[in-house]
Amino acid sequence: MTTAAPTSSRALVEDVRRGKVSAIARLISRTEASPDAVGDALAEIHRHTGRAHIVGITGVPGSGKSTLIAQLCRQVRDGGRKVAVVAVDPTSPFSGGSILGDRVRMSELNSDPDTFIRSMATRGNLGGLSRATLPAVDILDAAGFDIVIIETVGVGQDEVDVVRAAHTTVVASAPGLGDDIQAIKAGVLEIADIHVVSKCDRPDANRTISELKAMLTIGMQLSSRMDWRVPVIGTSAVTGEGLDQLLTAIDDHHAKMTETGELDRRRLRIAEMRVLKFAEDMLRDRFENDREGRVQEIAEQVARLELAPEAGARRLLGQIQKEIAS
Ligand SMILES: Nc1nc2c(ncn2[C@@H]2O[C@H](COP(=O)(O)OP(=O)(O)O)[C@@H](O)[C@H]2O)c(=O)[nH]1
Ligand SMILES: [Mg+2]
Repeated sequence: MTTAAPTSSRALVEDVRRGKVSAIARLISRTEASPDAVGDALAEIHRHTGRAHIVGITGVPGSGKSTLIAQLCRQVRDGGRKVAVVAVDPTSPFSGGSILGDRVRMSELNSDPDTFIRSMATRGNLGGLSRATLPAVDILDAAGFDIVIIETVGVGQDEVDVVRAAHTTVVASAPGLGDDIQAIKAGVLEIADIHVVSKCDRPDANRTISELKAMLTIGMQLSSRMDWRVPVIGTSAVTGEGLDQLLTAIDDHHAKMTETGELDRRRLRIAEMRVLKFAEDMLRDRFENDREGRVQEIAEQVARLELAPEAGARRLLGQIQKEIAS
């Protein structure tokens, strides 16, 4: 009887690994509701990750990310690979919003078991990445999706977070958003492995492309440690221009990273970031749920000048160390 929960969680993990869509959706929902409650399942899932190519696509709202991703999904599927999307973008969710009046074909994607698209709330930390985002990416990786795309809105810290969580980062810009090159403003030029200028069916797109290229030749064109020229690819969801090129660039970048050992370095960096984030979250949770009032008690001693703040912190950490380690 007491084994009911672990068994069902194990069964769920097995179904996820078989690529069963309902199981994937359920485990992601449970993770969103409470990551702690599915900790064992997520740990098991994590052991089975490492195959997928994780691609982050970031850019300001309206830069055409969701539209581009929908088309990229079709492109990947046409090549026979499985693709999943985790969209952390409250401004233009995949479900509900019309993407270029393209809802019929969008629902075609939604009914394909080898395409999985999920919008997530931005609550939680990790910048704009919710606490459930990376576990969701793990789930999709373990489920056998070849490419897992993370869409994030490019404002502030988000770009940095997405680049830290993805193997390959695509930065999307678009003409006519009021700023010639939004990427500069958002400070994302440096983090792009691939630049996309969407809406190339518009006459003003050429200017955006050439300005972006000019910026890149000033010295940001080579990513560190490997010989990779950051391409600037014009795409159009209207004409389909550039999509082939984009998928080729994504695949080439993956091949180059594999060849040079950069993929392993990035994996290590992602692991490091995730461990640190977890540690921070755990500590923050402890402090916020400080039922025994330890923080309060120590703070009072510090306020009475009996204890220095640093010594107070040490005492607090010492007290909770044992509980957390268990
Ligand atoms: N003309 C044109 N419009 C596009 C293109 N791609 C996206 N759009 C439009 O740009 C707007 C923002 O697109 P969306 O994909 O939601 O951008 P996101 O906020 O970056 O995800 C929508 O109204 C799209 O219909 C394109 O290639 N050409
Ligand atoms: Mg979007």
